[in-house]
Amino acid sequence: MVSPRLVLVLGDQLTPTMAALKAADMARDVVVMAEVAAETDYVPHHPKKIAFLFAAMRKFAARLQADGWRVAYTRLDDPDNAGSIGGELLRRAAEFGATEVLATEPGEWRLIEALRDHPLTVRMLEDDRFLCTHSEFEAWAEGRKALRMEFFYREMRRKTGLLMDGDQPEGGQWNFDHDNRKGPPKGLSGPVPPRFDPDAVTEEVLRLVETRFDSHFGDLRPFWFATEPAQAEQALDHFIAYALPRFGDYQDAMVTGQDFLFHSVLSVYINAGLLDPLEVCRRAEAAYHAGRAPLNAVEGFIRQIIGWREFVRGVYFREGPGYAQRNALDHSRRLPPVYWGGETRMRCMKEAVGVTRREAYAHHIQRLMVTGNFALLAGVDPGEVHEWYLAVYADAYEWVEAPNTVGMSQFADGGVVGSKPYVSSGNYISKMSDYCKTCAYGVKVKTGPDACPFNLLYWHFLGRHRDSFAQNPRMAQMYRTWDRMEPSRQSEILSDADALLSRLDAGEPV
Ligand code: FAD
Ligand code: DLZ
Ligand code: SF4
Repeated sequence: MVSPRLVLVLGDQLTPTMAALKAADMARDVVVMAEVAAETDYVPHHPKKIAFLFAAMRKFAARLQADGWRVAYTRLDDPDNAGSIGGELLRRAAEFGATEVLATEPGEWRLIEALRDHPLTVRMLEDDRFLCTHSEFEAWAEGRKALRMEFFYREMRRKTGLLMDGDQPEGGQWNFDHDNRKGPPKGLSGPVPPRFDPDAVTEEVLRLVETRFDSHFGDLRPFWFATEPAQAEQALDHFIAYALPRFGDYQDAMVTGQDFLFHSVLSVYINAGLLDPLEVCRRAEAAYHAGRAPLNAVEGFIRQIIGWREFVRGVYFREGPGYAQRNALDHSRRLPPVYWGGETRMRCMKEAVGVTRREAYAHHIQRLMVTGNFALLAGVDPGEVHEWYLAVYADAYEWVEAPNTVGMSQFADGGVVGSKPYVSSGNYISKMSDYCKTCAYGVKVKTGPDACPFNLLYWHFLGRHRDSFAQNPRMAQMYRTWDRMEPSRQSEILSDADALLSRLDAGEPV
């Protein structure tokens, strides 16, 4: 009899048509799935993220078994647990007499390298849940001076046919972003995503996570994520019906106490394999054609998925291992305690970190223009920032998190993902949110103890990186504004910013 091969399925590979499963033989091979400390602890993942993955993994394993697969599933508390993916493969190889592994390429270089160096023979297949293959991305990127998402996105529109009218974009424009930057009117509120009561499988996982990971930052309960495809579909239906129509208008808005506004909260399901990204886009497109959602909303939503999501993945793999360790601006400050729930007078940080702690979620503008913006302006070590984002969000895996954090948010890749750093003073946050109205700082105050920290640090950032950015045409205006200021005003701002940074360094709340 031919010996079985091991078919590795990782926690974010919960799709029945995964490349490794397609290549395997149900009659011969053994599927290996494992809850392991090496994966739960390489950064201190949010308890909700671990619970989501374990519950979804257990249900996926049960489904494979029901379909006829032989599944060797290791629970975290199994006494024989080898503690790592590589270790589990070795243990299962000995158990089943296997020498070969079929794997779908993981979404982190760390694991790709562990599989490449593994003593068993590992056949690694490309993850085909993405629209753009590695070689297609390479072909697109080759010879370009700069990689810009907008041009890549147009290729993806043509490739998928989404929102295309023949060879022209629906509505005569590729991008309707100029309609999507509305600040929130008073009392704006969005629909709450559907909540799923934990069943017996999830409840068992919750008890395990409660005992093992109570030292990790984040609230485990109430736990309401979908943990199986049918539930994730319900979440998608709900989004299309109730939130998508206003997704575009308020995509950048932030409102106190409104954790989700009109965002889909689907990344956690898409990234783990519970929802197919192309299908999600087709559903949004169908809502547009049925007159149930406007073009600016649907185009904006589809762009995030076939544009940004595919683009950042392309960048992560093209840039190679070591991308997450880049530090183009040479920033070295420690991540301040406020990121782990420490005291703060800044309303915007309190809100963004608060929803992160409660839900293992924050929407894009909170991630980019509040926590990301603050870390960049304050000169925090991008490696620490990266580890924080990777740990605290339920949708975070390095292929998508690192280009967003190290690239888009911290400009630590020197401009591969974005052409200029996403920095702003308090004015942007004030325009796009209601946070400043209840903040202890004054968003219009530019110096002194009540000055909004973003106002002080913004000029400090521009000043200390003048050599890098003064020639950037998209930033020249800001340098002109600075240069027109009275020297006494400039030194007041810079010395107040220095004092603020010293307080951060001393671990004091700001
Ligand atoms: P929606 O606003 O409803 O958007 C729809 C979908 O578009 C998302 O579900 C997601 O699949 C996709 N999408 C939107 N923006 C992006 C983007 N910039 N990159 C990739 N996909 C995108 N997204 C992750 O999936 N995992 C991460 O670890 C992650 N880390 C981030 C870190 C930083 C510093 C920043 C600025 C952004 C990060 N993002 C990450 C992108 C984005 O913030 C999240 O995808 C989004 O907030 C998820 O919430 P949602 O499903 O409600 O998204
Ligand atoms: C994120 C994560 C966690 C917390 N735990 C596991 C696990 O126990 N077993 C597993 O197979 N996968 C886990 N994952 C997801 C992997 O870390 C993920 O596959 C890689 O980050 C690559 O994207
Ligand atoms: Fe944030 Fe500044 Fe507004 Fe306060 S005043 S909420 S610190 S932007």
